Amino acid sequence: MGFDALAVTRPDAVPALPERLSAWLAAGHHGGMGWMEERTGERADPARLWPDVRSIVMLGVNAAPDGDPLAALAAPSRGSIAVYARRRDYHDVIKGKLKELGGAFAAKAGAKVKVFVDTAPVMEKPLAAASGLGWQGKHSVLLSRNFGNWLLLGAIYTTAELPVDTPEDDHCGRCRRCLDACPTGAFPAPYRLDARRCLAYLTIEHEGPIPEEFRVPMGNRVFGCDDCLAVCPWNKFAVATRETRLMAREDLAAPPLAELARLDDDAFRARFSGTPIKRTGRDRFLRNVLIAIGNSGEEGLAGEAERLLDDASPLVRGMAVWALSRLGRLPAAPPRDEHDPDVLAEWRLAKNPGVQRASPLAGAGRRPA
Ligand code: B12
Ligand code: SF4
Ligand code: SF4
Repeated sequence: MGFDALAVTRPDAVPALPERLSAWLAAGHHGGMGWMEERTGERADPARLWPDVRSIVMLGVNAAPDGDPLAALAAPSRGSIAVYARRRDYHDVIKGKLKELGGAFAAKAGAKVKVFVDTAPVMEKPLAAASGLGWQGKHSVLLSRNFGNWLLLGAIYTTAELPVDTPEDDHCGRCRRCLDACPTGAFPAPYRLDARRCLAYLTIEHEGPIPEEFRVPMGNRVFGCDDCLAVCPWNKFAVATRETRLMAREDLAAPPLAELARLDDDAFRARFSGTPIKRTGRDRFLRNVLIAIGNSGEEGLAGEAERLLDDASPLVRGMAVWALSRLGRLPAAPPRDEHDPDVLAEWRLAKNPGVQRASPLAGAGRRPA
């Protein structure tokens, strides 16, 4: 059915999960992802999510890129999109496969099943590590000897009692490449991620303006970030995905910023529907594109930002101000009809760069749970 890895564990295989999830939440490392605070009992304990569960089948689909995943970072007039998002939404692809496999298994075994990918209160990485699919690296992502950092995960909870597999040992050793590669210092300690500093969170989940300190480190990353995954030495064993439904779309490898800056709502939907990028909506995506334009050093892109000073979205107008100030092309004063307090704050900041604006790290972000 196109799964690349499969292994079985027990629902109570990781007794430390409630404590670790609580510590992460108590530290505020989830930022504005309020949905991570909901249903924590069920998230950290599979038996609370479904009291009848006896075994958990963890599955991985190889989504490895077929070239250098960071190549787009060297092209400042283009947008860099995370590998997982350069193609059809894996949620749809994996959910379909899980239903097919789960259904066939349930019929044959006379057992009940529930299938999950990403959005349910399930901690997929530690369960995958307990099953032996791989181990959680110091960047917290599950990596494997065979597929490096590029497995996408899904889970089948079942009432069947299945023989379990052996957990994988941690093979990170003294390596700390992922920790050192992070452009925003998002790891307060190995194995722990402060999402509020992570560009994957900031560009995808965070709703408001991106706090100033992260705008320059963002570079041209317009959706997600792969730096900590891409530098891992275990990727040398990865081979490009065979799953045709997850093949990268050519037009999403490194799209020109000038093209992205012209997307209105309809064009955004037409271009990105069926991909993970649709999640941000047009305004948040344009916010990211404008930051990339500001970081591009390309005066030729200033016209795109100028046009967006009149955009209907204050989020977009605010980032247009920032982009123009970085390119040295900000007009002397805001338009007379600009009254939005956040946009005016960007103008003040741009005109007085020494003045720090209070910018809460924790914005509101939602993912369906
Ligand atoms: C919330 C979330 C995010 C958040 C937070 C990420 C995070 N690390 O938690 C944000 C938006 C930042 C994010 C980013 C990304 N994500 Co994400 N995300 C999730 C989600 C929905 C939940 C993760 C979760 O439960 N976090 C809570 C924390 C507490 O859990 P944890 O990371 O396992 O934390 C462990 C450590 O903190 C450790 N720990 C704590 N204290 C201590 C102490 C010691 C001593 C030790 C040893 C360990 C330890 O124990 C915890 C429990 O195991 C999962 C899907 C799912 N339902 O599981 C996808 C998921 C993790 N994401 C995924 C992907 C692909 C990404 C990105 C690569 C996307 C991108 N390219 O932009 C980045 C990677 C960034 C990174 N380095 O993590 C994949 C990862 C696949 C894999 N092979 O692991 C998942 C599994 C989705 C999927 N179905 O495939 N993601
Ligand atoms: S995804 Fe990027 S920003 Fe987030 S932890 Fe990894 S390297 Fe840092
Ligand atoms: S880069 Fe090094 S420390 Fe990070 S996950 Fe890979 S092996 Fe582990």
